[in-house]
Amino acid sequence: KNEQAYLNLCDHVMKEGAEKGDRTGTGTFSVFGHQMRFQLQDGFPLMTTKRVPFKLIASELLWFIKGDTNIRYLLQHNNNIWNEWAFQSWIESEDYNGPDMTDFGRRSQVDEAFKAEYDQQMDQFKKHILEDDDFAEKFGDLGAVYGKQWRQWQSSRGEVIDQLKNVIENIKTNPDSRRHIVTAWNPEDVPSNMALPPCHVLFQFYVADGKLSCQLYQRSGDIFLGVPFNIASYALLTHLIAHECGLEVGEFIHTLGDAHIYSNHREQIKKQLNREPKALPVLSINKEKNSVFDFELEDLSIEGYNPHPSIKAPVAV
Ligand code: DHF
Ligand code: TMP
Repeated sequence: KNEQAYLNLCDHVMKEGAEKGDRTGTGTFSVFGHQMRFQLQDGFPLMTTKRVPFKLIASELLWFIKGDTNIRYLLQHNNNIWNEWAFQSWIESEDYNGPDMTDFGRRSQVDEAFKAEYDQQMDQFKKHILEDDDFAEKFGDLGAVYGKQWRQWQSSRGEVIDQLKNVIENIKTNPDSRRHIVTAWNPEDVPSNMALPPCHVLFQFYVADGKLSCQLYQRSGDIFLGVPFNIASYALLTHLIAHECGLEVGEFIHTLGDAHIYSNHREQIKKQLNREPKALPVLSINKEKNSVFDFELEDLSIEGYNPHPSIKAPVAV
């Protein structure tokens, strides 16, 4: 079973992970260097030991593929997964003059009164992003994150490089190439030009026996929250590109650098590990669409997904 690769990682880090501080001040248990393999023909790797919201994964991926870096598109699709990182730059800006929101991620977990105030500020922020074009342009943008690097990498010669388009073209014309790479890690932008330096940093495609495989290098993985999203997201991307290129899907290989369980996710992980995995769902895509760049949310769905109930956990900001 494919899902077992993920559950083994959870189990391994729970038992062997080194206790390690982190940027967010939450504390983690962590291992360095881990690889999982998912056979995409055996089912779509959307975890069944907790409910993982496929529509959020699909809308985030379509947002990357569009080259968009503004959370407005996500909010228009009821996707709130990037809000905190846009909100962070809003409260640090000169235009913000509401109550002090410093360290909102941690404070909202321990202080009820603060949480009420934070929720209100966040609701207002979201409303402004959706309704005010100028505000959205200024404060909805996460900077030079994935969409920008995948589709509009800015070269020092003044060119704009569309890595995703190029890689798809090369898979079609020269499938044997060992250079099917897209990188989101742009050292020129990393220190200051983005809300969060990319976690899924570099991916490579490989074609053999008529099948398309993908390997991702992820420098940092939040095993409970981020990693299930990342697995499903790259599996979906591999399916879409295979479809456009007339190939079957092969494997998704997920290579992690710092793979960590946040100290406030341990109970959730234990609960999940006590559950029996179910049959994986199957991805269904609108076969009338050909190009990766033409897909809309309605064209993507998942069939036969009957997971265990969702498990909530706070996200470290
Ligand atoms: N920071 C941290 N600390 N961990 C992350 O996984 C992470 N991921 C980011 C940005 N920054 C991050 C982008 N991806 C969720 C999932 C993925 C994601 C961000 C957030 C998340 O909170 N998932 C919830 C459901 C959220 C919802 O339903 O709105 C989950 O239970 O899976
Ligand atoms: P870091 O930049 O200090 O590594 O923090 C980023 C955190 O977000 C870390 O816990 C990893 C997590 N993360 C994922 O696991 N997957 C993702 O796709 C993203 C964007 C973040």
